[in-house]
Amino acid sequence: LARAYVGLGSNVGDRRSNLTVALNGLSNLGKVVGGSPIYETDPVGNTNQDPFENAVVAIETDMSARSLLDGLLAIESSAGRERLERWGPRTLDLDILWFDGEVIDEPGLTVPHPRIRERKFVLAPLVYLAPGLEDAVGSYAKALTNVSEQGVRRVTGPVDVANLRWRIGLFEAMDLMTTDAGYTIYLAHDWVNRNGAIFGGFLGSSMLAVGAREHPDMVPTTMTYRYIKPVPEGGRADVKVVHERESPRSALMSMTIEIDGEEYGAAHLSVVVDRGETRVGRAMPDVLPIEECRPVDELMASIGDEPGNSVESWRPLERWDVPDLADGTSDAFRAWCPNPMEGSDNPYAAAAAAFLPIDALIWPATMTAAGRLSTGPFIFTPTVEITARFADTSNPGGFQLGEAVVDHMSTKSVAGTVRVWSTDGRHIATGHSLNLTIG
Ligand code: X6L
Ligand code: MG
Ligand code: MG
Repeated sequence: LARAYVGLGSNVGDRRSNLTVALNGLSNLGKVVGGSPIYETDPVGNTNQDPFENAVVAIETDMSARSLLDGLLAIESSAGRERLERWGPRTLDLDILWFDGEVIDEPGLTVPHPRIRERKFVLAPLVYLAPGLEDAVGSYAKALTNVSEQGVRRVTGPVDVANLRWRIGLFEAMDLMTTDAGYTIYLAHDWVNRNGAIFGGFLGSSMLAVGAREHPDMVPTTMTYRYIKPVPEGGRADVKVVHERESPRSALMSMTIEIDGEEYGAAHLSVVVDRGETRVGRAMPDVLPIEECRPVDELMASIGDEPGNSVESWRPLERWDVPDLADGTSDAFRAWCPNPMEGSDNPYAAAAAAFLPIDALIWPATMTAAGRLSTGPFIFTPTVEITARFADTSNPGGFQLGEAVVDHMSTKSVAGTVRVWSTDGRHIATGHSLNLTIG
């Protein structure tokens, strides 16, 4: 059995699905035993073309290098590749980079690939996948440190060879994140709603997901976050998580998200060792009976067992009418939602579940209130700042109740509070939001 490393590239059409076509095709030529992340890479050679997505996979095969090459060319054709110009745009490009340490120099087949060392778009994924790989000239890891600069941005986690697909999205991004690392992720349209309100939920849930992995022995206590303006659908966001402070008993992490170099949001999460106490929380007003609350089940319906993994289900929020706010008869509205983390013993997941209604409720509550004020030429900048204090999130139980209250209104600003309880009345989390005007 020979082991080979194959380079994949695409910059025409739906790049991700072209790579997936390649991956499925490769699985017919041998056993795909490993895959790098996908990198989005600036074009080299002919720089007047769209960025590529590049990756490298490892395959074990009983084929010869020549018949593997024939197989690769067949996959390229099946993906619709046309060879129009040298170094030009391509739907799919598959290159044998390395074949069982063999050195081959035949027409159409040069192994190891002659220009691996000059191309960061090959070296970056190759070294990720096979850090120790080398050829007669030397180590590829070493070559990567010497290669000339080329824009190369990691956009996914490593390929899931068991499921043969690359994944990126909300939870995939969370899977990737560790502290002290930055990632570029896609702002998939399915988790950014038109108001951008979902963004806060993403930020908060991501922060908690990172915390859960970095500090499994601790529990979340407070999280502050803010988002600054509506988030565009699509495009790329740069996400960075850093440790600000760490001690044996506590940690503080922060996360920032930039889109096209502009800051859109930031979150801070503090966690402490779990002493099994209720850490935060004061007496809350009576919780409304469920019958008197508005259902947000369609809001949360498809959350499933992953908090926040349901952004489609958040969209109905935009259709919410909030008559008691809108007609000025009340400053509060209440909603209930099934607790997506019922039965979970993961305090981070429970905190994320408590956090989602805060984010979902606070935007429409304060923006609706802001709408009542907009008699003048004011522009409300939808800056939302939330401080969530998590109390006893390890056992949220039952349902959660969300209450959004507008605390303050002026011609310049609107401030609101959202509280979340479990149905037994225990307070789980509180968020505050502030919408400011300019002009
Ligand atoms: C001087 C002259 C320096 C030519 C470099 C480099 C030419 C690479 C062709 C070069 C030169 C190539 C991909 C790509 C191509 C890809 C990205 C090529 C062949 N394929 N750029 N350009 N990813 N990012 O897969 O590799 S064309
Ligand atoms: Mg190539
Ligand atoms: Mg090629």
